[in-house]
Amino acid sequence: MLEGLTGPEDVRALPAGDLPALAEEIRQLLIESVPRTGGHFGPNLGVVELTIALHRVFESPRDAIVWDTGHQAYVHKLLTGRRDGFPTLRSAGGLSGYPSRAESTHDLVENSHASTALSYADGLTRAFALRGEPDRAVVAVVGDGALTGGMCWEALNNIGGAPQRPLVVVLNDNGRSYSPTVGSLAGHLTDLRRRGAPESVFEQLGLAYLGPVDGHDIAAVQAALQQARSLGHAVVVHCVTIKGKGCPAAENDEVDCLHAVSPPAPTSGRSWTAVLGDELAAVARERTDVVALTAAMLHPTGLHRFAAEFPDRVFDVGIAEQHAVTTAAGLAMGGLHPVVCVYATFLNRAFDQVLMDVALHDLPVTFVLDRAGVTGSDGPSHNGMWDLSLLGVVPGMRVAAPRDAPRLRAQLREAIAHPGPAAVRFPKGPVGPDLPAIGRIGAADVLARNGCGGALIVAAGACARSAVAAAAELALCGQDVTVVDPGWLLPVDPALVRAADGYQLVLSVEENAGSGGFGDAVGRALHASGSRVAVRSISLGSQFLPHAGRDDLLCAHDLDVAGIARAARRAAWRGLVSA
Ligand SMILES: Cc1ncc(C[n+]2csc(CCOP(=O)(O)OP(=O)(O)O)c2C)c(N)n1
Repeated sequence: MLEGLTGPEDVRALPAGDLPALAEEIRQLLIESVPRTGGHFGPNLGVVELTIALHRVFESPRDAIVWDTGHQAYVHKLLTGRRDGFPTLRSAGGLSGYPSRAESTHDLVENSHASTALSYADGLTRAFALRGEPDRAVVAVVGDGALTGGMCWEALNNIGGAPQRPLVVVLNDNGRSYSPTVGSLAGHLTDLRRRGAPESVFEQLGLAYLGPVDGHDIAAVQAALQQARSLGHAVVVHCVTIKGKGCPAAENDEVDCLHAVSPPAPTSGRSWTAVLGDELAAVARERTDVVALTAAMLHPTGLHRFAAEFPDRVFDVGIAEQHAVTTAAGLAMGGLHPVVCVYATFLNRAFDQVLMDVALHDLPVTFVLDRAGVTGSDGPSHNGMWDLSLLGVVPGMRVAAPRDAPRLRAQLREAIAHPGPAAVRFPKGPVGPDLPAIGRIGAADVLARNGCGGALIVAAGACARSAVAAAAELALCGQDVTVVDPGWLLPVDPALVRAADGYQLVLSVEENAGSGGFGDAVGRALHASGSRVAVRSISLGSQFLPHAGRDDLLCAHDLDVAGIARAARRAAWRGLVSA
């Protein structure tokens, strides 16, 4: 049946009696296809019926549908003419794993950072009214997890303050973020589900409330949405769903209902995350003042190891990075040493809190930035490529990047021992074998040396591995090249700057945007010292990266062995460094 659907108008034309079979077909397709391509599994299985009902009641794209976070939009893709591309999901040139404006006029928001849909919807309804199209409905589909984010409540405050407009919030309540959703909001939603609350918080804020509705009953959801649309008033439709619905392995998965699955891959060893998680638990055993925070990502950040031993010392604050950072500031003021564990991309959210609430007070807070650098298949918004640029402007902030597991363990301990703010950033994936030092320059480890005074490759964190391999290639052609790993990237070590002045070329290598990254910091430090050494940097540049495999993106930005060797050779051709 799906094959014959070219768009939502075909979904609307189907007889109601065909819809359960359509739902079944979509669910089977998800179960067969997503484990192969990798992607968000549990969340999409949970919204099959809800998405069918949405496209029956609302006329996308005239009515605007905004998916909060966007990880649950696969069914929407299938119903808006993209079934044929589905096997290419998340691969280079294939379908994006999130809504994508380039893919379809039915996709509006592609940012993947949670809790924004209600604000987009607030803006869209105001725009439609001012442009003389007040009957265009706007639907924001938001999970109970995303609803724990502060932006949702800023939006509800505004929506409830001006509720006479066709704005429909579809609350997809499955009781889960990755883990069960936390806090008093989760408690309130449970009360509403059991019909145990006299009034919903949404009504108290000025919106209408419909539900709870069984989110797997297409007719019931459709009826509720129809009613919501006809109100012409801001309304929350509370749909109760089961994350992973229809796949017992997902429904029963305690960790996260198979939130995301990866395609089968050759076993590649321990991840950076696992090394971090074990070491942090070890530190916690030694220091009772160490506590940890996660923004709804206990397992993905490896914190479950710490939490299993010391449940009172790990705080899941919901999808609330800003709150997490300022809570950490409070914990530090209260005499503890908090460790904030987030994916690097989500630290963007909390820049002001890092700057003003932590750094201005010079508080001892450690930031652990997982997935720093290219993440790849999750697309532009998931790459951790801005943290060095953001943290580089924060006075007093120190940032480390480990090249291997021993360095990660050591830097975590150094960060926690530091009396002010510090961050440790590391990429996605396996940590790889240890990479020993053969010498020192200042605080930096020398990892390879062929000659002296030619090219100095300063490799940040995990880039060191490719830099060492590139140096081996260059050495074969007789090029004078030294590779160092500074360990702590920011502030730039003055001893490294002095030593760098003795080379003909400094080539920095980092997985961060070019602007304001490590290379910029090295260049500025050299310039300030009066050095005239030539400086080049290899980075991720300053554009948003398309979704693709991590290795392919690294290669495209010269961050692989061949790319680093090429950059050094190019410098030699240009006479910057003697060959
Ligand atoms: C700002 C931000 N922090 C963290 C995440 C990581 N994240 C992706 S999905 C998710 C859970 C979402 O839960 P919910 O909104 O209830 O949707 P569900 O997957 O349960 O359908 C989290 C924490 C994110 N996308 N954005």
